[in-house]
Amino acid sequence: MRLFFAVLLDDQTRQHIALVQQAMKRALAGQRISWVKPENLHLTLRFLGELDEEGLKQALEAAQVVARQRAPFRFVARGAGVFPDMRRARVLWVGVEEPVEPLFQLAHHLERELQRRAFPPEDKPFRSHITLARIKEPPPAQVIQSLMDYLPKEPLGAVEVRSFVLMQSILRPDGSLYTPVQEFLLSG
Ligand code: 2AM
Repeated sequence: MRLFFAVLLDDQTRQHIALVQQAMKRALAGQRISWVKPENLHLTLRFLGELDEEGLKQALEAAQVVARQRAPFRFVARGAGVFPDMRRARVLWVGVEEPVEPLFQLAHHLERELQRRAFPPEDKPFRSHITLARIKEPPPAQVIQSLMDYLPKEPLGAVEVRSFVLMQSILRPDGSLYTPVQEFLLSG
């Protein structure tokens, strides 16, 4: 199973982000871009990749330990950006407003518990983001820069994080299919 841990968004935040996506999509018509379907929008805490049964068991255990010790919190989705940079834009995302500390702590705690169970360390630092689109051929930097005009000044949503979810990702030619495997309530 191809798996990852994620924080899911409430419907209102999802709808706000979907509106921004639609405006950006019109501005980028004709470009080779794959837009994340609104129902698939999420914030990844940790990508796990392919796991066998034992790996799944260990990941579930790690998540249970973390969820028992961490309290619910809230984050504000605001602003947008690209990875790796404006000139080589591959991933278009919505960001998280400061303070991002509780999200980092949750991701780091999960990382710690996974490593204690012999998962190889994540090689990239955690960067909280909600992916809007994956860009196959980066358009000129000015085009990417102009997309920022479609962002409202106000936040796109205040997300109450009461749980996180282990998600399964099935790769399909028309986009990934994400299915929740198990939800972990933050009860610390
Ligand atoms: P992304 O949104 O930045 O593309 C499921 O694929 C989720 O796991 C996506 O949100 C994706 O992040 C994230 N992810 C992180 N590392 C990944 C990797 N090496 N391969 C695929 N997805 C990864």
